Amino acid sequence: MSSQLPELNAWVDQVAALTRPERIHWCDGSDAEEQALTALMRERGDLLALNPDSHPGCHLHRSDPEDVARVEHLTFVCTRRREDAGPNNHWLAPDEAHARIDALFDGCMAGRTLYVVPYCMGPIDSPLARCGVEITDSPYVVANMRKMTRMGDAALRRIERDGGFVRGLHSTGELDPGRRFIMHFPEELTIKSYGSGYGGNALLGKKCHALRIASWQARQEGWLAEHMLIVGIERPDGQTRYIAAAFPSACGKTNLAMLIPPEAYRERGWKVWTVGDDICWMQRGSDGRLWAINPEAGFFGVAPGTGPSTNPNALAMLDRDAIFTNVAMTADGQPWWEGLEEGAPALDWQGRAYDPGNGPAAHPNARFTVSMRNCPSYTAAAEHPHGVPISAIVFGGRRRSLVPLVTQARDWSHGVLMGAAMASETTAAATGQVGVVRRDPMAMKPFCGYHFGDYWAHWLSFDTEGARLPAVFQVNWFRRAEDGRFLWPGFGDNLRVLEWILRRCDDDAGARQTPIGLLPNADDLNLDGLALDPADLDALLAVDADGWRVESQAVLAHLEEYAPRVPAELLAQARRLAETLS
Ligand code: OXD
Ligand code: MN
Repeated sequence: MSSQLPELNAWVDQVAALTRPERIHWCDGSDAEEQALTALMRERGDLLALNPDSHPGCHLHRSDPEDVARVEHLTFVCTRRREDAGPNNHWLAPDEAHARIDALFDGCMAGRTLYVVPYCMGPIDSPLARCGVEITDSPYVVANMRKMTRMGDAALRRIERDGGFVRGLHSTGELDPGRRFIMHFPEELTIKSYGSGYGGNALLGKKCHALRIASWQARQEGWLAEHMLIVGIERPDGQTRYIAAAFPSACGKTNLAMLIPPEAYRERGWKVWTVGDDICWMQRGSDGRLWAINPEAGFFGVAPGTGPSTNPNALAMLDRDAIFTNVAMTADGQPWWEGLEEGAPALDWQGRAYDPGNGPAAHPNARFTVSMRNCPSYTAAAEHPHGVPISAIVFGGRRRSLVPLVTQARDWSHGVLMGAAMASETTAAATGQVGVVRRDPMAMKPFCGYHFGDYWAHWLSFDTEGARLPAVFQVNWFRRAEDGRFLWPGFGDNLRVLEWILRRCDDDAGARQTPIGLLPNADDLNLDGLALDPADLDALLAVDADGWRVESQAVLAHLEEYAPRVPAELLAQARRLAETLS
């Protein structure tokens, strides 16, 4: 088979000449194709069928133990000019990068099948959607791409119509960490990834295309590609408002996107709808508002910590047609992970008899892949070609101290500063030390495909005549007391904060002015049915002036790392913060 697009056929031929596969398979995305691939992977031991009674259609994949997370130190943005990639990216000159990675691809598919995977990021008929083709030698990647994107014939037809597509070349290679690279060539709309089968490194539609390459395209074309969930909040009067929220990896985006309202809210008719849990593409509409689509069609979520009390919606979508990666297994073949609150592991994520001495049963970055249509809070609004209008943008991080529960930015450029100054404790979603506070502007540190200074200028450029921009907020669900306990219950109760946010958008809730922005007074939040210690609430809503003085200097120093491209307006906002606090 081939396509109606000569450039695509020529590229496939060129890749085949380099990688020398035994055969080539063009993916059509059909059920029959999925069944055949699943059968093949079961035969090869790449997939293990889970208990068909409790988890019909579900499989377990155990990755190489050295290939369990994104590898930021091996991820490069290869622009012609080094400055364009910025200090926020590892950089290699494109010629050198191609030469290094092509040497690895040389002959790497001998004896393997080369899969051509056409995919569309976003609803297939959406003007905001963009397409790509991933070439891979991994059937596991194909199976995941089928759940995570609109993959197959429909995408190919759109690519043939559009004439353009992002090229992604992937091989698992030898899974040798010493022969592993994830390279991006934004000027060529090309991605090359070698030596890893892990989601963020290998499902090229996700982080590589929908964030790194798309952020570059978005800047050129005047839109935004962001590491944000999109959630719809339906009020008792039936109106639904949408919020886009950026959090670093493994900080509860999936939980927030699928939140179950507290009982007192449910009784009054509040509902929550999931549009997306990880990536948001936004564009100004003719009404001046920002309209957003979720470019993905599925969830690639962190399993540990997902349980009946943290995310019942996620659990409900995981009992059929899901792929689990690096979770543990019970004696009767059910998937298991820490935080599941029931069952017990018999085999750990590496397939060994479970022994607590070997550490957690599931890998801390164990994942599930599932179509978003499986989710009980899935909404057809996720398929709207024009997307959903965004009322509020929320930036959040994992900060045990300092950052209050919620703060509203005074205006758009203050909001951009809030995003640019974001910091969070690192998690298991990337290799490296866990629990260290690092700056993660807009939660895009690992994902922005160009210089952060230019990125912030792009954000600021949205504040134009006629724009009806979302209000901007910062939240922190992760504040701790001295003794280490969390001050805020989080999960479903986060709706209390989201309600205040939406009421602020309508000028319908109180707030107090502080040097760091607008904060709710204790009685501005709806705390019905929540037994919260008043001292804890005070701590959550207090502004620690000494701490913020130190923080404001650290923020200035952080912004200056991006000189000379950091926008003057942002520096002025940061100086204003430092001066107001001094
Ligand atoms: C993810 C991540 O997989 O951010 O979404 O690492
Ligand atoms: Mn993510």
